[in-house]
Amino acid sequence: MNILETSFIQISSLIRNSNNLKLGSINSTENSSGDLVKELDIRAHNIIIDEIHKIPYIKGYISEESDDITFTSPDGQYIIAFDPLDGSSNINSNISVGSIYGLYLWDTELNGIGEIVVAGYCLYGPSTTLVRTQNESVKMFQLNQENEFKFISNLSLNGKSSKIYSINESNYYKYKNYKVKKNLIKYKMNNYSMRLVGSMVADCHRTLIQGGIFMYPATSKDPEGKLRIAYEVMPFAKIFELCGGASWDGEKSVLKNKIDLDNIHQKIPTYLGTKEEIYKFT
Ligand code: AHM
Ligand code: MG
Repeated sequence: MNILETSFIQISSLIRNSNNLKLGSINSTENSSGDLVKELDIRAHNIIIDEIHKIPYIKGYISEESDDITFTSPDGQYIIAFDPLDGSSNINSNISVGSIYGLYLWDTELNGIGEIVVAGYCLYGPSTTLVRTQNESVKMFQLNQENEFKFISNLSLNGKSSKIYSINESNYYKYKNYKVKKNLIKYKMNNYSMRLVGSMVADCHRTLIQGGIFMYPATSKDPEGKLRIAYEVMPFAKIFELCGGASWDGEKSVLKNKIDLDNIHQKIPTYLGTKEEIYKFT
């Protein structure tokens, strides 16, 4: 399913051809997660929902920028959850941002959200890169001068063992899981490098290409972490696991969770990486 590709091309063009300071300016007050909403968050959200309204198999959508689920096609079989613009705090500084989506089966018996079947993201970096699942594989495409996504490579984490960890370590004294603090010390003793863009899409993409681990654990300020399960963590968990890596929520694989219709902006502690790195937390 070449879903949302047209939207990603439009968002990429918007980012490249607009005043970054204006796109990164605050548009309104707060969204459901308590984040300050930027101009580009809203414009990317509107571009994506215009496309979704044209897709008959999508029953409804969940967006980081909408308070509730919105139903669009009564006969659709899927719910799409998306973060239109991930890494909002980086927009005005011309630092990589992205879009993330997950496509979930609609469970007609339970009248709720079933398992995730497709996941993808677009990274608006020095080049625009699209990564999405296709059956049991993960494929990477790059936007060319003709504005078409061209296939570059399959992605796999097998055999990648870079010593890189990615976390906002300024939260060190707020981490609730003692293994996080223990492993942060171990990384330093074992000559790991720390890398953090501050846009989940960019940090996870680097982890998928180079190996290592990306984390956003629970803190005393955010007891479930900061990242939202439906449109940030579950899609990446699907991608990491299909690449031969692993996902963890502090207790189990992220994929063992369900999306709760009554709590669509639910957050979850996040650990994504190679199996080797995730197993250090299990
Ligand atoms: P956003 O979707 O509003 O941009 O928020 C999610 C972002 C992630 O991209 C990133 O990993 C995280 O927030 C950074 O948060 P912090 O500044 O607390 O490290
Ligand atoms: Mg986000």
